[in-house]
Amino acid sequence: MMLLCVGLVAQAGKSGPSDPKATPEAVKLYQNMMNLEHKGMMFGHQDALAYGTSWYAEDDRSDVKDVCGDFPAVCGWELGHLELGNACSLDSVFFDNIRDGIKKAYSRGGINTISWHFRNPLTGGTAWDVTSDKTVEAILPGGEKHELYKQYLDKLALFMLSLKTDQGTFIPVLFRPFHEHTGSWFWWGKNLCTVDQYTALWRFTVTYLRETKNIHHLLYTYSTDRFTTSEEYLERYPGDDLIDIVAFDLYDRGPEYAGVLGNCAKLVSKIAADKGKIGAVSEVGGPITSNPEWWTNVLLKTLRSYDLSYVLVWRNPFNQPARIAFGPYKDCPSAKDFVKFYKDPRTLFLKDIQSLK
Ligand code: BMA
Repeated sequence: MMLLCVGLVAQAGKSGPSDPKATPEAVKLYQNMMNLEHKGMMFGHQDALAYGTSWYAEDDRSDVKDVCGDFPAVCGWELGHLELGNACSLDSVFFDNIRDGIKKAYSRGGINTISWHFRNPLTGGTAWDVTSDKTVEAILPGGEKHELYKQYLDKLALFMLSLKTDQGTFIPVLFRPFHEHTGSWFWWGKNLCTVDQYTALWRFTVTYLRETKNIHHLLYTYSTDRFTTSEEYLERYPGDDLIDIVAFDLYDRGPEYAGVLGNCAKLVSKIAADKGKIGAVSEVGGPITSNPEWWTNVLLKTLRSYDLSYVLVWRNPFNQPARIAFGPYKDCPSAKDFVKFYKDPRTLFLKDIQSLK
């Protein structure tokens, strides 16, 4: 009997998002992601539809599509500078175009994930301004910048509430704030706030968006940088009632990469399964110009055996040399290998998820 109860509790956790008031579309997204996790790993690309190495804001274009003929299953978007009331993101994408892109990707059956490198509300510096270890404390309730933080969240909320289909239903999206917090390069990083402050920041933020702003079409992603144990991974985990996706970011910066990636993937897929959450690799990037088989030989080879929902590669800036792109692009040295990666039954792109759903 005891065993049966435990089983039922685990099942209940598995069936839906952490938000009890999640919209039907958010519930469906969660369930689709859960189901797809066992069929393969979706491929994602940051700013996939916004620009590529040699183009900016062209209709129906994507560097990934230029190489393999299909769109990524997951499109990443970035909202940094929305909090300032600007028209354009810190990566020079108009928020109106981001909204349109999200709508387009969703109408095609794709998934959207949103990151937010928002500015330091205490110092006025960038997300990378780590000159003060008082920022998180300052924006929590009672802190000197709490009202300013709420104004940032009000702008974020307006944007989230503007994500609607033509029929007027909210488009469900993944939201991944306060990422890479196991490192200390963002003002919300490990050495810049205590465990309690970090988890309180999550709790305040999600509760404000859900209860004050009545937003229920978001799935929340907790995403660390590299880690070595589950304890380390979960040290700043804010709670099962706030988080839907457990993920991590990891860039290839040397020969130890495959080993570290494999260990993180193994641990995260186990944590996800134990918790009844979705597991993912929320950011990667590798030497795709100097290692022409990076896609199959490093990335896929390492991740192949784990049940992970998606792996997303970071952006292909349009205003910088192509060699710093993390996604494939036409004629890049690893383009042929990317097509192999694309054709592998284990990877899922837009057409795959359209037909599997
Ligand atoms: C970083 C870099 C920056 C960018 C930021 C937010 O990793 O790509 O150029 O501004 O992400 O997208």
